Amino acid sequence: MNRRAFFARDVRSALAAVEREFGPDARIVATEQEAQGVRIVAEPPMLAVAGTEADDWRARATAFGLPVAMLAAVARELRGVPEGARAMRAADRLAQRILTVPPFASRTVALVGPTGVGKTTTIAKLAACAQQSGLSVRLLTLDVARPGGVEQLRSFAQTLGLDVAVATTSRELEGLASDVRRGELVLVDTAGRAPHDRAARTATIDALRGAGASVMLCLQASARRTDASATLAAWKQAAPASLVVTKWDETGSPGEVVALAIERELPIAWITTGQTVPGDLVAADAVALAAHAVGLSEEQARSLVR
Ligand SMILES: Nc1nc2c(ncn2[C@@H]2O[C@H](COP(=O)(O)OP(=O)(O)OP(=O)(O)O)[C@@H](O)[C@H]2O)c(=O)[nH]1
Ligand SMILES: [Mg+2]
Repeated sequence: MNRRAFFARDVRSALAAVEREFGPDARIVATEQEAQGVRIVAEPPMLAVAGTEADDWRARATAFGLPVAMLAAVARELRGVPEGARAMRAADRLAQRILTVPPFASRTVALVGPTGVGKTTTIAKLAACAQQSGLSVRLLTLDVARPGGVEQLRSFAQTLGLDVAVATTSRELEGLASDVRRGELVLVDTAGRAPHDRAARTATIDALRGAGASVMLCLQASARRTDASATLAAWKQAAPASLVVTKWDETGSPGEVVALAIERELPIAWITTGQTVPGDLVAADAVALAAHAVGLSEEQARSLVR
C-alpha cells in the first residue's frame, strides 16, 4: 500500500532517499542491484508492524489447517479493513461461519463414529458435566460386540454414581429410552464401526432411530479431510445433528475437520482435549475456535464481537 521502491546510484543514496521519505525506522523489504544502480523497496515503520500482523493471521490459519480457498474468501471480506485490525476481523468472519449448538440442547443423545475415536470417554465426560449442571443422567449402551465395551462405561459410571443399561436390540433400546423421566439426559454409547463395516453400522443406525436419539458424530481433530469426509459419508444415514471433535490435544492442525464442519453446515457441539474424566471437555464456541485458528487470544477476538 504505502510500500515504495527507491532507485539510486548506490546503496547509501538509496537508503538516504528511504529515510527522507519514511524516517530512520523504515522497514527495508528488498534490495536489488540493477544495471544502473540500486533499487530498494521499503515501507513506513507503522505499516511494517501492522503488515506483519496482517499477514500473520493467514499464515496461522493455514498452519491450523484451514483450506486456502476458505482463507482467500475471508481475506476478500477484509478489503478496506485497516491492517492492524485484520486478524480480529478475520476471526469475526470465521466465527460467523462456524455453527455450534448449546450444551445439552437434546435430551437423548447418541455418540457414533469410528473405532477408538473417544466415544465412551466422551460419554463419561458429558455425564459428569451434565451432573455438574444439575441434570440427572441415564447411561445406555449398544456396545455389546466388543469385549470390555460395557465394562469400560460401567467403570466410568460407577465413579459418577450411575448405572449403565445395556440394549442388545433396537426394541430394547426403544424400551429403555421411552422409560425416561422428564428432564433426564439420556446418553447412548455405541460400538465403534470401521468405515467398511456397513452392516454393523446400519444395525446401530436403525436402533438409534427407534430410540429417537439425536446423533452426535465423533471425528478426531487430527483426521485428514478425506478421512473425515469418508466418515461423514459412512454415517449419512444416521443424519448426525452435530459433531464432537475429539483429541484436540493431539494435533496442532485441527482445521481440516473444522473446515469440513463449516462446509457441510454441521454444528460442532463439543471438543475433547485430553484423557481426563471428568474434565477435558469444552462446549464448542465459535469465537474461541476462530480466535484460536488465527492465533489471537480469545479476549482479543471477543472484544471485537461484543
Ligand atoms: N489425547 C486424548 N485421548 C483421548 C481423548 N478422548 C479419548 N481419548 C483416549 O482415546 C482412547 C479411546 O477412547 P474410547 O473412549 O475408548 O474410544 P471409543 O470411541 O469409545 O472406542 P471404541 O468403543 O473401541 O470404538 C482412550 O485411550 C482414551 O483415553 C482426548 O480428548 N484426547
Ligand atoms: Mg467405546
